[in-house]
Amino acid sequence: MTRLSNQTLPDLPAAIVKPGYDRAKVSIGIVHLGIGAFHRAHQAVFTDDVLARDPSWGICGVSLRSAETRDALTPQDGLYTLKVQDGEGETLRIIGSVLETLVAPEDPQAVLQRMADPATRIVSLTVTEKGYCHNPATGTLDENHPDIQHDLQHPEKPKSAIGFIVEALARRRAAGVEAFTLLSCDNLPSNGHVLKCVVRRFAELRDTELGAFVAGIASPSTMIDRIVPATTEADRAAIATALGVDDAWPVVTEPFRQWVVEDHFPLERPAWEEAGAIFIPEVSAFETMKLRLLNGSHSTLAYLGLLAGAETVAEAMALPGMEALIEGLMREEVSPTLPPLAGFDLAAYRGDLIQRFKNPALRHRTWQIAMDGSQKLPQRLLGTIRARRRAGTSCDRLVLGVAAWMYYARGVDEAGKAIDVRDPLAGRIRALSQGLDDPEEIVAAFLGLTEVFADDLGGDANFRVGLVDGLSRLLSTGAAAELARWQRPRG
Ligand code: CS2
Repeated sequence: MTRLSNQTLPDLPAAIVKPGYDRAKVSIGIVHLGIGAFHRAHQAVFTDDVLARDPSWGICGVSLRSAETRDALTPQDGLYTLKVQDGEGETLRIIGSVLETLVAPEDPQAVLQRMADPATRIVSLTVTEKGYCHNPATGTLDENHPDIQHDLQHPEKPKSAIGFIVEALARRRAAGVEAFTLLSCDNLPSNGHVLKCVVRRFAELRDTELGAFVAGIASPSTMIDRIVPATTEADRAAIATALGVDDAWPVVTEPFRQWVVEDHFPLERPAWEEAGAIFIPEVSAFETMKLRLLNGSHSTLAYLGLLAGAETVAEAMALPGMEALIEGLMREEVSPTLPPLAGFDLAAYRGDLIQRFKNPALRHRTWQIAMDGSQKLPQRLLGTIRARRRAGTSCDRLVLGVAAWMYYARGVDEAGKAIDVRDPLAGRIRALSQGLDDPEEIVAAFLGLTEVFADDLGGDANFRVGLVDGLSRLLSTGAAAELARWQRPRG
């Protein structure tokens, strides 16, 4: 079948929404590190919405590892389909904001050149939590991280996002070009602040003057939200049928999208507010809310759902007791810990989240969300647990989520089958929990992971007892029976 491309674009069926601007006039103004499905369903769409107004903000997408996105997108001139769907229907739209895709390990110089180019005024990132090479409990650079060690020794051929950013800034500084604005779009608390902290430290380790230069750059924080499951073969086939041409790299998502950004862009920015982004001076309250309510619930339901045999989030939500557990977790345990957000309807937000999780059209795998728990739990569950413990209030559901993670991370499911655990700490976790089947011993071994729990939670006796209780029940009766305990009585 013919491929989606600039040439085949005009012949697509009329119902397919096409870029509303002349792509030939678009030039690159943004380099995005980590061009996965999330970026292409979120920031690239906000940008696509405003290119008609200012075509100088096209995107160069960079893959820091594999070549598959470049291999799929280049023959399509960077075009791809965005499929937005829920139980009520779907829309298909072609996104044209990605002009170029580079593969960092193949050609780091090409990436550095793009980042150092004066036309590049924003470098944005979706590199996931582990891409920050930081200590998740403290938010500071992990100076012993193998990629950081490598990049300090070979600054001109970096591997990590941090190494690329600092080398590009060093080249701009040497050429007298102003620094770009850094824009973290990952699910980290104060993501801009964390990013600035790690790049600054890395630059200082390279040389003090570079450290001082990096200390002056802008790195606004953002809260980003859109649920984007991995695209499946079935999605690809259905989209090809609708388009009449093949698209090797479409993205599938929900109607909801939200982007709250701190407005600090010394070299200007696209008018993303015209696409619905909200610009405010300080996003941390929004971020805390989203990380604790959405992502904290997501991780909890993913671990419990996965253990109970649910393949997708919608299936997990249909397990007896799950909706009541998640609803109670958000309303009773998380909401009282949140900073005030004037004029924001928290109850409506929670209700919308339940509906978004139940979206029957999205096949969002519990396994996908379960990944990288050691990097996610601190900001999703542990911060809330700390706040509850400080206030002397209960947090059984949150603690159960952490216990379910421990069960999952040991790598064996309820039927005794291996779980494909993806986590930077997977090897260590396997080693520390191997051969243990007593819940007390398992919990004690996990709590020794200081980069996850820090010393305070690691040494908190009540937290430990709660974890042992939860894990004991999961191990003895299973996740489905545990969930059923939370079911509200009917009527
Ligand atoms: C999810 C998030 O994969 C995960 O861990 O919790 O990617 C989630 O879908 C997004 O943050 C929604 O904005």
